Amino acid sequence: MVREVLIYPDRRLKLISHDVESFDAKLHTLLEDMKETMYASDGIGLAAIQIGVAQNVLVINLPDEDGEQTLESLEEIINPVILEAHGSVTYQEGCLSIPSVYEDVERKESIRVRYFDRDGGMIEKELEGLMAIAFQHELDHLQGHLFIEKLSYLKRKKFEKEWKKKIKEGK
Ligand code: Y12
Ligand code: CO
Repeated sequence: MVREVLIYPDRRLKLISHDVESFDAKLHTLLEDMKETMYASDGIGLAAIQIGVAQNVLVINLPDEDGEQTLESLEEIINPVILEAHGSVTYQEGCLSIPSVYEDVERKESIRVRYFDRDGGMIEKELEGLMAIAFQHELDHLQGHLFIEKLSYLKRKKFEKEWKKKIKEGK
């Protein structure tokens, strides 16, 4: 089922998410809903809190070189943690909870991560490139953080002014 994506400044986006304890049918339904919602919104990543569920669950599906989001590159990520991080990289990020806004954000260039799959199997891997960026963006959501919090003071002020105007005009 496609669920409603929470839009900034919805206060639920500030909630801290909690670890999944049961890798059961309820979790599988949540993952299916998250994937449907992400595809319906033309997204490449979504955290559960973006549909109002404060659990440490992410889905990421980066497009391949033909721009297709295939099943092979779909990642279901439960209870993620970053074990190590190296380097830095800047990328223009966007977020389904702040549509039409794209800003440069600095992230770690490569990360070693641990998470669980839908059946509770533990996965450890090294990520780099766009996957490392998407993972860090989504992990921030689980701590109640959005990429706009990483902007400079002046850029954030400009964003807030434009966003308020956009909401007022009902866009
Ligand atoms: C690199 C940086 C950030 C991420 C996080 C995942 N971000 C997204 O999936 C953003 C998708 C997005 C899609 C939009 O399109 C629609 O809503 C139809 C959008 O809105 C507009 O452009 C109007 C904004 C963001 C992953 C990798
Ligand atoms: Co986001």
